Amino acid sequence: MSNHLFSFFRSRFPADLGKPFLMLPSGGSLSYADLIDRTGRLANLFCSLGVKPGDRIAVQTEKSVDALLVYLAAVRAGAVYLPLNPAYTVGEVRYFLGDAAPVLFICRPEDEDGMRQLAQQVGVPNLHLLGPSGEGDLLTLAAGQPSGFEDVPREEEDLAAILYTSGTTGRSKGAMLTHGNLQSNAETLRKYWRFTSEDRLLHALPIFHTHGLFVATNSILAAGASMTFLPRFDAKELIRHLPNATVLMGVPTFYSRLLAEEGFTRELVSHMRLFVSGSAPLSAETHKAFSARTGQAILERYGMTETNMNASNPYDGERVPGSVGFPLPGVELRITDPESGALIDDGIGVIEVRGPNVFKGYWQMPEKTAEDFRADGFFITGDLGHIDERGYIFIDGRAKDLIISGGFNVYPAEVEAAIDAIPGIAESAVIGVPHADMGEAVIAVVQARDPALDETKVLQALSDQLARYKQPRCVLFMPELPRNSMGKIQKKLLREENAELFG
Ligand code: MCA
Ligand code: AMP
Repeated sequence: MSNHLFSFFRSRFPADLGKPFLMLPSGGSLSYADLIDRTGRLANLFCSLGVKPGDRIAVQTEKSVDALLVYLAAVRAGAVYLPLNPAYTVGEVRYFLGDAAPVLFICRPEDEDGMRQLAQQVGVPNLHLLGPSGEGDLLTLAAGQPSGFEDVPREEEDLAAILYTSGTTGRSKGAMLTHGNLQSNAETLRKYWRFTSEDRLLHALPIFHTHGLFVATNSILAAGASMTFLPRFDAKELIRHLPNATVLMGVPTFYSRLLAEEGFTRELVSHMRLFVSGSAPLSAETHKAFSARTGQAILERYGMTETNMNASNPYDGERVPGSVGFPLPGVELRITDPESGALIDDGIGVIEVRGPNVFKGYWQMPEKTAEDFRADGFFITGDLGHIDERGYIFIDGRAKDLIISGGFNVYPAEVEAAIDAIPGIAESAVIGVPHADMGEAVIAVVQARDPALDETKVLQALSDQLARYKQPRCVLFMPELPRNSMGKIQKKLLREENAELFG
């Protein structure tokens, strides 16, 4: 028996293992041979710490080469990789560690004190440290391990990763992704987007989400290709590295920020073969401005943490602005009535998907899992859409109350709960309003009982409760929140009234 996902990657490694897997902005590189050597040492370390097949390894670090290698080493060791946004506060991390019960937690050296305490409180037996330049004890310990490692056997159905997604109500849910989910989607994308070993992907996404971790990295591994690995998105840095790339993947904000740069010209990217956008709607305006500037059409695709990638505009055919294209090969996609579940042939409904890409369920939440699947195995995405007469899928909105800011999801219910817990607040409504840079911005409309409360005080109270990207960009006060005849807060009205807030 093989390790389903890593054996697949291995089968695609280049014959010459000296070829770069990662190219670094400093000029250095990490070859495929280095990948095997360094993940072997890390995997040996994990096993020596008592990590057994199926155990979780939680990681909250800055983006770095070593952080990416920890993912691959966890897979090799048969563990379940659990990445956490470095922006999460201690309170947020407490929940994830408590829920997933990892055997090992890897965090930043500067967070050691608080996290060691937390790990003790929630019962995580091992804590090790990794900084962006390799600081901390993790790599020192790994260096003392042999590089040879026999990959732990894992089947298609075994878990490779848990990625937490917030929900419209209640607690965050851990989406359980199997070796088969990740392997099949990587292979589908490699074929559909025509990756070859000659490709060089410019990687500027975070690596704690599906987009940067799986869509970008796994497609590259599936092709035995290379990535230029940047620590974060910076438009000027991208312009510096685009001449050496063939593919860029990003959220819509990447593209609108690149278009704002004079140095982003047709000549700069004339050699590029593919620009992919996803995680949030790409406006038809940005799509068209990009085509006008570069002569190339961005390829927009649609996915979710729970499902990996579901749909994509075609590689060869027309890439329609505002559409996410067709279901990917092997993925079934249908539109249904959100209430009855009846098929809708012509019109807007909820998008449901089924295929080898779709996750196994939510970690330790069988009831929530059952709620989100139809009896015939289709997963109810909560996105609203329709399919036109040519088969192109359009996303028209969301049945779920969700804000997407710069590609990060913010669930209003979570922010409202944090605001409502502030003494002196009567109630709150958190909404997304149009924002030129981030697509949507989070704002809060509150009714206060205490007249001394102001925006600064509310924001201050939230600062150590919620990751920065979830915190409202502004807090508006109203004597009373508007309600409909059923007594429900009229968020639509609030969104309309504040649509021009950010120009
Ligand atoms: C950073 N900040 C944000 C965001 N990012 N606030 C709201 N929304 C954000 N997305 C905070 C910073 O902490 C900072 O706080 C302030 O906002 C301004 O930061 P700025 O420097 O402008 O931002 P940045 O650091 O340049 O980041 C913007 C970004 C980044 C490049 C768009 O957010 C990003 O890389 N987004 C990608 C997200 C992603 O990978 N999503 C994939 C999810 P302060 O004001 O205190 O300084 S996977 C997914 O959705 C599915 C599966 C799919 O289909 O892909
Ligand atoms: P996440 O929970 O981070 O995996 O985010 C998944 C959600 O992002 C989907 O359910 C959609 O609402 C949204 N999304 C992803 N790609 C697109 C896209 N191309 N257009 C519109 N929404 C998208």
